[in-house]
Amino acid sequence: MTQLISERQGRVLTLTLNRPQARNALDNAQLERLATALEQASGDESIGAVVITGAGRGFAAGADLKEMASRDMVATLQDPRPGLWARIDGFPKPLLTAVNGYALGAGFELALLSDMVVAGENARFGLPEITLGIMPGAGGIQRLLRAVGKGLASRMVLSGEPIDAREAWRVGLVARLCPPDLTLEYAQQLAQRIAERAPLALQAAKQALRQGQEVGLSQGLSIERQLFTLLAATDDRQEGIRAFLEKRTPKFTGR
Ligand code: CO8
Repeated sequence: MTQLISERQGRVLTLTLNRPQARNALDNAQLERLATALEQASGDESIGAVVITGAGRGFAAGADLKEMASRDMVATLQDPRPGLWARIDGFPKPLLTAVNGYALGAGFELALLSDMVVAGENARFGLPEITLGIMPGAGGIQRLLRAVGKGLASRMVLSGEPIDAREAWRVGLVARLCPPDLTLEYAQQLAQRIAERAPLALQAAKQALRQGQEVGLSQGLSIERQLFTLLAATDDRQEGIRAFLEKRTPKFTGR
């Protein structure tokens, strides 16, 4: 059985986590597949955006607990996971997650790492690690804290209880809420529209959005201005403005 299904539609690549027998748990082999697929997509000019989704009823039930159970502290120290997560995090193009059902632990961390989450009304987001005697370790605490602030992040991390899709949408974790049978379609349509934009502008805007979450306002403004200025050297900037003035659709080339 293919554990990571890869499908192309126009300029959008959809990657489907497909380990239903383990509720799509993210073992190291699956993170490696994801990292490799994203690196290939990064180098492929014909791909403008990627959607990650889960097969079956849920998105992903976290790290693979059967794999994790056998790891002692030394094995955890030597675990390739941090490196695999860094490779996934380094994907420079727009990355969407389409979430139905549970996104727990590492599954939620993957959604938090993505640029935006499209969620079905049946989605549940949670960090249940504390109920297992551990804590999130792949960025879940840091990203959640920055995304929703101390109150909700503390509630979720310390209680381990999930929140539903509506609450996640209200606090801005979810970019678009939809009926569960339309989640993937909505995510792919949104990704398709995004993928039609100028690739270098997308990359720069993604960088500004991400770095903006890490730095103070004045540094963020400076990064934004520098990236904006760099785009003035691109063909696509000339094409985009010219097309508007000539009342036609722009033809972007990624140059
Ligand atoms: N890992 C491995 N197998 C799993 C996992 C998992 N995370 N989740 C479910 N499974 C397996 C079950 O063991 C079961 O297998 P089997 O049929 O062999 O008994 C099968 O999937 C079906 O499970 P359920 O019967 O429980 O399925 P339900 O549909 O009733 O429930 C849930 C689905 C709600 C998702 C439930 O399975 C569940 O709560 N799973 C565990 C969720 C969890 O605790 N996740 C956190 C994992 S820890 C983590 O992500 C830490 C990341 C930090 C990494 C740091 C790295 C540096």
